[in-house]
Amino acid sequence: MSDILSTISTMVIEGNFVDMVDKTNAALEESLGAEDILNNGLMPGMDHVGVEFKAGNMFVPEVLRSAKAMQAAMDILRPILAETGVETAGKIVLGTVKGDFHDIGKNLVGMMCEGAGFEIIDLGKDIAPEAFVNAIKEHKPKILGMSAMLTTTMRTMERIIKALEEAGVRDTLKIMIGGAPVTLDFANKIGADGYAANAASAADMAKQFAG
Ligand code: B1M
Repeated sequence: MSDILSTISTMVIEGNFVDMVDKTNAALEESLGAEDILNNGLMPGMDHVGVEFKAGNMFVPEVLRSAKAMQAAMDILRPILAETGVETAGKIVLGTVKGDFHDIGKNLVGMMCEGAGFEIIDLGKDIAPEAFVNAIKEHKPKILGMSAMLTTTMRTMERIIKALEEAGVRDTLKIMIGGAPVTLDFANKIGADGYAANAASAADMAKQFAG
């Protein structure tokens, strides 16, 4: 790995979002491609963050800083990647379900999955079943990710899966769910394809689903 890519990787791990813009621009000026910076600088950094987070060696505030550092670089790289038509690992439509305004965990899942090379279509929070269905029809993602943080809203995930079945698009994608009250047992009961306990596991699961 070149020095600058290894520095970018370390900056993700350290959550250095302040210097990330300059360093990303410097890498581009050194004629490194956006794809190279993503695959060999940002992604290895985010992989490391995922491993340390799952092992309990990094905590949510540190991961949020890493996500912010990654975001600072991606704001520069995303338009270049789109322009050059670089293939991503696939699209993920992501959202927090209707009635639920918690989005910190969902945002972390989005950043980790972006760090794993996916294109994220983040619908936001308080998202109704029909909005999920419309987004699936429009974007045709490989994966749908739903988040719920309230025991009162987690059942909405089941309604969304039913709405996808009724719209005839359920079998076109894998469904991954998560959030504090959600369990593997619940995921199995409502017919989701997977449950992830945290953002790093969600990125691992997305990679498995994308094959
Ligand atoms: Co609220 N809230 N909240 N809240 N809130 C909880 C969830 C609660 C457990 C607090 C408590 O009472 N102890 C409780 C729920 C109880 C229950 O349902 N049994 C609760 C309540 C009751 C409420 C209100 C009803 C309070 C009120 O108004 N009376 C209200 C509801 C509003 C609504 O949504 N309609 C409310 C409001 C809020 C705030 C707006 C103030 C704020 C949210 C701000 C925001 O998100 N922008 C808030 C917060 C911050 C919390 C706590 C304190 C923290 C949640 C959080 O962000 N955690 C929370 C208590 C707690 O969890 N300790 C609480 C950090 C985050 C990184 O973790 O979201 O779990 P988490 O995400 C993890 C995993 O769950 C997983 O990965 C993430 C990262 O590792 N994950 C996924 C999440 N989504 C995933 C999706 C995946 C895979 C993994 O696949 C797609």
